[in-house]
Amino acid sequence: MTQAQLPDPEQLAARILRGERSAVASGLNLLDNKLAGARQRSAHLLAALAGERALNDGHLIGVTGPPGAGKSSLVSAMIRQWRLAGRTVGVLAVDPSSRPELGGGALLGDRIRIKNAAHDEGLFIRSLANRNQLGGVATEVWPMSWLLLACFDVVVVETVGVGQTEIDIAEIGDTVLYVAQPASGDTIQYLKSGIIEIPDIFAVNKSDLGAPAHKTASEIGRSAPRSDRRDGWDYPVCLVSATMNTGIQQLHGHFDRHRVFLADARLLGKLRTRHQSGWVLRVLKEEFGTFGIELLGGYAEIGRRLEEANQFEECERLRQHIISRFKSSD
Ligand SMILES: Nc1nc2c(ncn2[C@@H]2O[C@H](COP(=O)(O)OP(=O)(O)OP(=O)(O)O)[C@@H](O)[C@H]2O)c(=O)[nH]1
Ligand SMILES: [Mg+2]
Repeated sequence: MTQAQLPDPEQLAARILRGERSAVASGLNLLDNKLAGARQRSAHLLAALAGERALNDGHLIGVTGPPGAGKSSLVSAMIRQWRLAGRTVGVLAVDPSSRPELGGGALLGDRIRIKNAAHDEGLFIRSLANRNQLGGVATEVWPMSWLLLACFDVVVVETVGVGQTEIDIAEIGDTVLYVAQPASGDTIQYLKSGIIEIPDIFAVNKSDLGAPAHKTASEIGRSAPRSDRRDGWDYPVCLVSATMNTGIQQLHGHFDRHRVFLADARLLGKLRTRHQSGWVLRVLKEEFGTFGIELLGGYAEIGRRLEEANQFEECERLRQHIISRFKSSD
């Protein structure tokens, strides 16, 4: 795509805010475009979308868990329930780069798109293959989820839990759901290894399997943080079956409760601001390394500048600043 063909960010933002799906699709393509001209426009687009709503509205939910736990099936069931309740939903399915046992590629998106998305204006699904970088979630997934947040009531980002991905997803979502597999020793090991601090809600899927699911739920319940340990949230563990469509309403109850909890504790805006600054630092570090960060006066100085300006535009200014310094020292 040449510079002239890139969409005008102001116009695109207005259309996205009206919920036009074709605009959402071109917005995501723009954010995915690494050419210099596109990056500038992406920054403008994000800035134009980042009103009050970006900090206070909607619900951004990260879904993670081991391969095959049924995350995609569960997301499908969650979507059905939300749509029945009249809530609009945007989904980013971040599929792992190589899953030879499954033929790789964009599984979830295809599966639910076929069933639901084609004729539903209130549902948007984008599958992102190969976006788990070095075990973490690729940087472009962050702004993509913020774009969706500008026009959908609920935004879900699904990632397969493989170490760093859980940490990354916790830096994207307002609420993190961990989907566990019944009778999976991995999950308990994982929980005991300290990453337990990350999910806000646990769902043991495949409850239709009976006893193993119940056993796993009580084991997780025993390992989950106690509400008196952290900020008054109770870390619920629920039993669900994506295929039998049971437990979904309770799960949604927990999502809503967590959303209210964040708002009441005045944590939501703070969380999102922190996630955005974290993203800016990550973008700069990835592109220019620690040298670039130092060139800008270090993390603390960048953090200070981000507090005072629109983060997306400031990010682009900081990038340009580093690039010009590199050029002038050639
Ligand atoms: N019995 C039972 N099987 C389920 C349930 N939910 C999902 N499955 C099955 O579990 C398998 C994996 O489901 P997916 O939804 O693809 O799981 P996933 O966690 O998204 O998998 P990856 O994205 O590949 O990590 C499929 O064969 C599903 O049919 C459930 O509630 N009960
Ligand atoms: Mg999946």
